[in-house]
Amino acid sequence: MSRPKIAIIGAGQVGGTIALMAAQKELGDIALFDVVEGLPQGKALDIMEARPIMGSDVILIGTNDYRDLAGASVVIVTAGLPRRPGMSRDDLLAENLAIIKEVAGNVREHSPRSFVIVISNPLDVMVHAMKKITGFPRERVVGMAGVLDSARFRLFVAMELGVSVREVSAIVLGGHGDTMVPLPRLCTVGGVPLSQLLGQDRIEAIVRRTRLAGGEIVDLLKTGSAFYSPAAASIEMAESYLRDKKRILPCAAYLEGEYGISGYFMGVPVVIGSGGVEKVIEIELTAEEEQAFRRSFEHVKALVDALDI
Ligand code: TXD
Repeated sequence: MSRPKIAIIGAGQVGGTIALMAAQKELGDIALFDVVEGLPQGKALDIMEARPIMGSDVILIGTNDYRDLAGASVVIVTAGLPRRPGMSRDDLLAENLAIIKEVAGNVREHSPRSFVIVISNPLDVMVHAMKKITGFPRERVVGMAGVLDSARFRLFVAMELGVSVREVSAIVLGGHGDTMVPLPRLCTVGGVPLSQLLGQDRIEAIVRRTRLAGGEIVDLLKTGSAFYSPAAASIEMAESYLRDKKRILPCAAYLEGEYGISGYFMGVPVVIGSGGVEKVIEIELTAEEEQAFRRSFEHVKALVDALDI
């Protein structure tokens, strides 16, 4: 039986880690693309040489040729500059937009049937540009942010309570920036609402840390942004698609009337299966949550409306 093919655009910190994790899980054969010569080839060969130890039989190639995207079921886009200390995700807009335009044109040409997961920042704008340029239906273009932001929230709750991360279920909505909307009201720990386990002040501190979690890592690393957890988050999305798991995952999805929004991407829970984004799940929000969600949307909308594509 032939294996599905996964194309990863950008063989930097996030892209290289995705390749490793996908190989460990044997999700499919992998084509790792970058504009830098030798970088994707070196990382692909390095992971190939780890295969006998990992017991993984998937094939990895590194390439600088977009034609190697042909036949990819999933394309994961990590091309673009990361943040450095003092920068917001929005500061990356001009440089990364030029990159995403080039990448999107090649995805349209070389893997027109693929399911595309965009990771590059500023995420909500980059995923919008990807959809617009490829012309793909909304089922096949999605942005990775919510899975990561929710994972951060879940980790902080698990650490605070001293319980397994598996017990903590949580969701973060909205744009992938400091305006993101964690929903502690819907967080449960082993089925118990978080509000019954933690005081309001502790919950607020966790919400605050979640919002700023990306920057906390940038300040520590100094030369770039997080990559292990973003890679793990995108693998969860790709796996749900490739194995038709129909996981409910918070992702940047193109809304067509849901949440009162049309024609923009926003972070909302979606079902991901072999049909791609199979369903957008609408949550009833409180007035306060609704207000935070709208504020986050206005931020995304202003950036997208100013786009020249
Ligand atoms: O939650 C999220 N969505 C994110 C987003 C979490 C973490 C990182 N996030 C963003 O992903 C980050 O702000 C960046 O915009 C991307 C990639 O982050 P990474 O840390 O992997 O950056 P690197 O290590 O600099 O790698 C980027 C690679 C690098 O090898 C470049 O040579 C390559 O992108 N690059 C290109 N590849 C293909 N095509 C073009 N045009 C291109 N230009 C640069």
